Amino acid sequence: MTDTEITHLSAEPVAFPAGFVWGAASASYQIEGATTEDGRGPSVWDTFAHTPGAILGGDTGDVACDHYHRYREDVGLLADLGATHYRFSLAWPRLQPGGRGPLNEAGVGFYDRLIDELLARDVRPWVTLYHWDLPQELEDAGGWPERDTAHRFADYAAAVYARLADRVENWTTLNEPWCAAYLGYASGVHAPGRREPAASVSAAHHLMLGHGLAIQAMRAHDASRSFGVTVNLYPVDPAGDSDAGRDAARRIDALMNRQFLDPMLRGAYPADLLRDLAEVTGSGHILEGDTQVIAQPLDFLGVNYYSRHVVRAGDGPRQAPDAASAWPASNDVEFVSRGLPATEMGWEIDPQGLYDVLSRVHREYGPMPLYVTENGAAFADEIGPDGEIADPARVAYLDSHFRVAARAIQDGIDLRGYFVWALTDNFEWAWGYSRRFGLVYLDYATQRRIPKQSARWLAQVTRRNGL
Ligand code: IFM
Repeated sequence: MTDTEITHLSAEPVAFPAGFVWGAASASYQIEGATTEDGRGPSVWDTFAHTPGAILGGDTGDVACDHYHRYREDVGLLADLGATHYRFSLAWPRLQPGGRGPLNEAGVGFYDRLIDELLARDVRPWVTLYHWDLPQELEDAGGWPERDTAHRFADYAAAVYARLADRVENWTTLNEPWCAAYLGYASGVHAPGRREPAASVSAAHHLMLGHGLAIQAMRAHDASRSFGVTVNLYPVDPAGDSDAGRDAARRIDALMNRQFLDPMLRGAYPADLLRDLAEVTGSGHILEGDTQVIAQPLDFLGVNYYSRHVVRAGDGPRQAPDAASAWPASNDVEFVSRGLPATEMGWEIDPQGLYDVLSRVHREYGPMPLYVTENGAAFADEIGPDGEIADPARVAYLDSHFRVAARAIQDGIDLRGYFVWALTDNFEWAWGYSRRFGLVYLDYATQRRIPKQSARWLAQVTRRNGL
């Protein structure tokens, strides 16, 4: 299929505001490789990926996309996309191999080179400090369920900020703390693979405490930059019209959305969540003053959106097929499929859900600069006989979500930018390399990068700043 054959899209023109941020996103462990080079220490993901049975196909991030050595080529791909910004994460164990102490100069050097290359190609860096690769030494000391990890995170953030903030305007503390806490410490499908319900709840709290402490520390050094956090949000609807169903939706919404939005944006945990979690854990891990620390003023909120949850009350412990829910959230809750077309992850395609989460934040938490920091789709891409990768389903997915984003802006929501997940195919966590989210195809045998049809389409969108 050639680009001119993309005929299935709406012809309705859509324009985005001047200065709209267009970008693509990635994360350190998913792309960098070079896990033992230049003094990098091990992370929980190195340990987990090397645990037999943890990752589909036994894949690891040891080489991944070899971005550590091929970052120049990847920056070139971003420039070809017409990206104004690139969202990437810093590998904490590359910068502080044991999670504490002085920075590893070779690690700083890598990010110096990457940032300089980006700026030379007119692509601005958008940094995430933590996208799940906790230094293994900190996990050995207890990991996120331990309060001290939040302090270690703030120290790391301040040290790195002092070195890179001269060239980086936007600083995101955490990516998707829900995943880090509950997939890592409750369902155990992510590193460090623990299944400890009480620990997962304190992990969530300490991640947010670390977020607040990190922003305080960075602002104390120099308050001139923009600070935010990225959360994965879902609309959560009851499947039918029953009190039990509505209560199931309330519980999942509290656990997945409000648990993070309320402390960070309102300075208090939702009372219903605390009641729900009291069965699992007390509130002993929440100390006086913590929620004030967590509620640092934010310059922006990053929203990652992939799908909607529809739930009903179940009759026993069970989990969504993709482990998108995790104990204690999913106990007695069934996740219901609506039979909609889904991506290769099994996630139903629901562009309206993006509108729903953005408008919910705007309405319930007050207007603030919002960015879609991740949205995208995995499909079973293949190289065609002509050497091209036709991915019309990804083009249609992005087109439909971009249209919804434009509608949100027209309706007064302060949405300022959009990052597609992901720049290249990469290590999709427990799914290894079996799921391809990239705008650019990765031939892992050769490390050859091949822009997909969606990459060429996106380049038109960014250049027109519209559809
Ligand atoms: O690959 C992940 C990313 O690391 C975090 N957000 C969701 C993506 C797709 O699963």
